[in-house]
Amino acid sequence: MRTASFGTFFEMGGRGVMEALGHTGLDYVIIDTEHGPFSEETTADLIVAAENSGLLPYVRINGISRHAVLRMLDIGARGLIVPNIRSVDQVKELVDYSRFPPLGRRGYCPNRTTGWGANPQAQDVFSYMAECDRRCKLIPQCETRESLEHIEEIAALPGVDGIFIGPCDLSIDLGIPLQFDDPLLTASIERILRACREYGKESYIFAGNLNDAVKWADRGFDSVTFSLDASVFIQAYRNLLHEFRQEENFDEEKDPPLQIRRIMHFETILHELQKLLSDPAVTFAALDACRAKADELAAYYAGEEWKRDFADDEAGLLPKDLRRGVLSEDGISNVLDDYRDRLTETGAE
Ligand code: 3PY
Ligand code: MG
Repeated sequence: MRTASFGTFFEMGGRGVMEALGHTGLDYVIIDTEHGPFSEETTADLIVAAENSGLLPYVRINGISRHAVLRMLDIGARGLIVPNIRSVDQVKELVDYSRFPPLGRRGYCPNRTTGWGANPQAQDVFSYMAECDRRCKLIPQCETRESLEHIEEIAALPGVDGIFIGPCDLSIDLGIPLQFDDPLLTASIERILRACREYGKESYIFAGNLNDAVKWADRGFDSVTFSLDASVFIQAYRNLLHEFRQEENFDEEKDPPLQIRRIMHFETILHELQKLLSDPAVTFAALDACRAKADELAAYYAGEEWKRDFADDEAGLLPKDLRRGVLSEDGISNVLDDYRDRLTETGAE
C-alpha cells in the first residue's frame, strides 16, 4: 500500500520546537512566512534546525516576486509552497524565478546548499544548476476560484512539481466558508486531484482533523499537511489535563478548573459572535443578537465574576486585551457599528 507523506505547518517558531518536531516522525514542516511571523534570517536558521532534525524544510513564501522566491531557494528551502495563485501567468513567473535555464532564468550565486560553490558537484556549472533545480520543489497552492478554473493548465506547466490544495481559502473563495463537506468543494478537490494525476504532479492537501487526513490519504493524495504545530500543541495539553482531572476524579462539568472556565467563557461568546457576523446575509436582527452577546460579554467584565476570575491572573496568562475588556467595549462595538452602517448603506432589509 502506498502511504502519503505527512507534514505540518510550522507557526510557533524557535529552534527547540523544530528539534522537538524532529522526534515525531513527521516527514516535513512548512515554515509559514505567509501567516507566520518569520523574517528571512529566522527562516534560514529554522531551515538548518529542520535539516539537523531529519525534517524536510518547505517554506510557504509570502508573495510572488523574484525576491521572495530567490532568497528562500538560496537559504535552502526544499520546497516552495506558494499561496493565493490567481493566474497561469503568475505560475509561469514563479518557474522563471525558481529554475535555471532552459525552464527559467533563476539568478546565479553560489549559496549554502552547495557549500557556496565548494561541493564537488558545484564545480561544473551545469551540474550545479541541475542540482539546484532538483533540490527544491515548486508547489503552487490552489485556493482561489481563478486557480481552480485554470488548474489543468497550471498542473501541466513544466517546472511545477505539485499542487497544494488550501481547502480553507478555497472554500471561502467559493462562497462556502469552511464548509468542508459541501459538494462544490468536494468536486473542486476532485478536479484538482485529477489534474495532478493527469500531468504526473504531486498532490498535497491541508487537513484540520484526523478524519479528513485519513480520508484524503485513502483518496490517494501524495501528501497530507496536518494542522499547525500550535493547534496540535494546545490540543495535546488539553487532552492531558482532561485525563489528569479524570484520574483525580475531578468533575469538570460541575466544577471546571479556573483556567478552563475562563477559556470556555471567552471562546463560547466570541465563537457565537463570529458565527453571527460571518453569516453572508447578516441582518439587523442578527446584529441585535450580536449586540446582546456583546452586552453579555461586557456584563461579564463589569461583574463580580470577572474580578474573581482575574484576581489571581498574576502570571498574565490571558491576553492583555481580554484582561482589559477592550474587546467587548471598543472592538466589538466598532465591528457592530460598521456592519450596521454597511447594511444601512446597501439598503438591505
Ligand atoms: C488553506 O486551507 O487555505 C491553506 O492555505 C492551508 O492551510
Ligand atoms: Mg490558504
